[in-house]
Amino acid sequence: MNLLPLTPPTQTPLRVMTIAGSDSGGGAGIQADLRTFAMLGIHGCVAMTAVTVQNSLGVKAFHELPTDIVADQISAVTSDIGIQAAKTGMLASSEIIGAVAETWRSEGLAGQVPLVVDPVCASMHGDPLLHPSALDSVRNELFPLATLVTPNLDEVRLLVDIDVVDEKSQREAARALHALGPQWALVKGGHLRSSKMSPDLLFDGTDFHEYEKPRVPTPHDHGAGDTLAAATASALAHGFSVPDAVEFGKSWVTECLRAAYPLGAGHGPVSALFRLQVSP
Ligand code: PXL
Repeated sequence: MNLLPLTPPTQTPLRVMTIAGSDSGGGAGIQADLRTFAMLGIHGCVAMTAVTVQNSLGVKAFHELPTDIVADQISAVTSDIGIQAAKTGMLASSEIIGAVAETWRSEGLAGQVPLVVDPVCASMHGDPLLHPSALDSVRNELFPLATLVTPNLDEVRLLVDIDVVDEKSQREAARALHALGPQWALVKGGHLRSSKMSPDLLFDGTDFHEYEKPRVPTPHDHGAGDTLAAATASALAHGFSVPDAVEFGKSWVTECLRAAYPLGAGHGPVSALFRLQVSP
């Protein structure tokens, strides 16, 4: 696989910001994003939205950060360090979404810096990571600012009330998501079509692009969605087109799924560490 070139060490690397929650188990959220950024030679910046209390068995609790602290992290970084792309993950509440959207606009980032919105609603165990009352804010405030949105099938159902069961309904969902205002919508296929393949569909209002990769059979896929969005944002920071960035993100997460490892008694994380050359 042709991976992005690493930046020579003396040169300031590209910067990508994750606006997301912390996973105490280290598998998903900010921790997963920073691993992917680092493995791609990107300097990761963070606007933390919430602290989750979780392990491989699930999310026990979470604590939201005050909205001004979330907003100020974005302002502090973008006004000084500068970023070439960003992604959002767990945003927890409509108040935090409002603060992120307002800051994205007031800092002059809207339309200037690529923004990947992964509309995280729940953990893989079904534990909620977004208040249901915040879905309207995701649709009305966040999606119109997004370069790309990357919902999974559960999130598609919550956001546009479409049950994706085949190619036709996947296209219908892509149209409905795109109508909410993002430049591009990616409908991640999950277990669609067959258990052997993982088909994702990208739409920009005119053209459809299909991405199909062999499904990697593993119970250890914690953080897969975050990792796809982080790698895609990294590729956008490098100047890739959205279709090429998604292609790269999908290849990256496939490698991370192949390298996933068990952790604790539940589901282990996907691993961006496959890129390290570890001698036996
Ligand atoms: O994978 C989605 C996700 C995102 N962010 C945080 C999470 C999870 C899943 O558990 O905990 C903080």
